[in-house]
Amino acid sequence: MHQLGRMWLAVILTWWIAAPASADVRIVELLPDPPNDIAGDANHDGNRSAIEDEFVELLNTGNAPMDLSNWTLSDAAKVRHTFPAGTTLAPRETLVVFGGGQPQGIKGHVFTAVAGTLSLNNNGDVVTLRDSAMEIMDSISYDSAGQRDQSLVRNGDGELVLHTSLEGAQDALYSPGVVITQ
Ligand SMILES: [Ca+2]
Ligand SMILES: [Ca+2]
Ligand SMILES: [Ca+2]
Repeated sequence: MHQLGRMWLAVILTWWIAAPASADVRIVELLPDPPNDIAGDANHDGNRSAIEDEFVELLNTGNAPMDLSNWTLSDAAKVRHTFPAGTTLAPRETLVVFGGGQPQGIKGHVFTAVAGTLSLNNNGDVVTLRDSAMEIMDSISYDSAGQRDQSLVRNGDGELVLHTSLEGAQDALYSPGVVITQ
C-alpha cells in the first residue's frame, strides 16, 4: 500500500512538472500606445501609425524549441493573429507581432497581424496567447498604464512595468525583438 502511494505521488509530480512546459512562451512586452510623431515608429518603416506600430513581443523562456503552428494572439474582442504552420521559436528567441506596416530591421521572428490590426486599447485591454488547441498559454491584462506613450514590459513574475523604468532600457520607449528585463 505504501509503495502504491509513492507510485501515485510520482505520477502526480510528473504531470505537474510536465504541464507548464507548453507555457514557456511568454508575452514579455506590448505597445498599445505608440508615442507621437516619428518616435512612435516602432516597426521602423518610416511612418508612425497608432495602429501599425502597436506590437506584442513573445519570448521562449524555456530550453526547448517551441512549435507555434496555428497558435493565436487575441485582444479582449477577438483573434488578431494566427501563426502560420512551421513557426518555431528557439530557446531565448523572440517573436514580435506588429499591428501592420512594413517592419524593418527587427530581430527575431517578425509578423504583422493577419486581422490587419492588433487593436490594443490604450486605456486597458487583455492580450491572450493560445495554442492550436485553444488552450491559454499566457495572458496579460493592463489598465490605463497602456496610454503612456511607451511599452509595458513584464518584469520577472508577471508584474507590468513601464519600459523606461528598466535601467537596461536606457530611456528607450520600447524594444521589439530585444529582451530587456531590468
Ligand atoms: Ca492602441
Ligand atoms: Ca511605423
Ligand atoms: Ca523587448
